[in-house]
Amino acid sequence: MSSSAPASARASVVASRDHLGGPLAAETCLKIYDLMLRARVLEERLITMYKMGDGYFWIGGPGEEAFNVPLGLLANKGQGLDHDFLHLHYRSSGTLLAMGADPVDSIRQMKNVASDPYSKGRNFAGHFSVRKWNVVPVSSPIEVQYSIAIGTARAQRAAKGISIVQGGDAGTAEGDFATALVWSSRKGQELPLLMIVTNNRFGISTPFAGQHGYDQIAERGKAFGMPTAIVDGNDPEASYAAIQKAMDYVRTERKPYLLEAMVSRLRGHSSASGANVAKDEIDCLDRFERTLEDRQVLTRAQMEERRATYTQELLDASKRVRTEEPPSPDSIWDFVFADKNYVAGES
Ligand SMILES: Cc1ncc(C[n+]2csc(CCOP(=O)(O)OP(=O)(O)O)c2C)c(N)n1
Repeated sequence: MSSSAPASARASVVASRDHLGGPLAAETCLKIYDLMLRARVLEERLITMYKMGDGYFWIGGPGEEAFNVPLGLLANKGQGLDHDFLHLHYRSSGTLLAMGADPVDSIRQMKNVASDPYSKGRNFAGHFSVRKWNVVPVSSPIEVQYSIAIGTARAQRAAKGISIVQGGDAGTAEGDFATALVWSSRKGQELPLLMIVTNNRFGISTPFAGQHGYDQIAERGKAFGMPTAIVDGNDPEASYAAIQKAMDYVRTERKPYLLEAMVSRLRGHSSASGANVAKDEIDCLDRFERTLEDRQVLTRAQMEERRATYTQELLDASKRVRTEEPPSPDSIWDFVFADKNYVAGES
């Protein structure tokens, strides 16, 4: 904190504008910033692991933290229909960390060791799966989550939880997205489904304009009678307010809502395109750091100290994980088929 004014005074000034979707309380900003930083440092560690041969493939969320962290903080976390179901994508590390995930578990998945809780060492980086928090397995085939989410949203019609589904812009050209629009909005049978598109304006190397005949994906929701919104996903405070508004609607009305967040892709598509720094994209972390510095919530030195600490922690963790065991060959068929209806509570 800067010494120019007491932290408590600054916090109350910004807190008073909370309801307008303006600046959040300094305490909330600090929490969001810390998680954004942890998520960024984690992705940087995963990329380094890939580049030094400690993993086969990297894909992740540098550039989506300002949107994904608030999403994780606002989700009603837990197991069963009265909590939110999350159908996420492979750029959702910020959401998972905000929900309380241990970043070391992502390192375990990158290294494909059996202690990886998401896939027991058998899936790509960023492929989360946490039954106790209703985080359904992230799918490598893109967009299928929009069809799957209809199932949990249908099961939640008379429950307290909602279903949240998120994917990229290019994937919305696939049928699953249209399926979710149709099935969530049937009159009298609407579903409590929050549809989120994180639009980074690219599908691998296909630019947005080469794929879509409209300017914003959110426009498609209007034809299905659902409320829509577009938010600057590089602004964590605007994202927080937009997600809260959308969630309030879906929770109360038990009807769908389409939210489009404009985000960045800071390391390109994945390791397949090199995972190098994209210099012409807005960096939400960099931008938020400057905001917090201007508001005297944190000094540059404090931010640098945090970054150095988290970087060292994950470097140490990656060395430890290197000594952990890979999955045994005889476990190849474990967890590939569910013979119980876990969504309905069978155990
Ligand atoms: C069904 C399917 N088709 C194609 C692919 C190959 N693929 C992987 S990521 C990707 C681009 C996805 O772009 P977008 O939906 O905008 O999400 P982003 O990765 O940009 O966040 C494609 C085409 C796939 N994984 N699954």
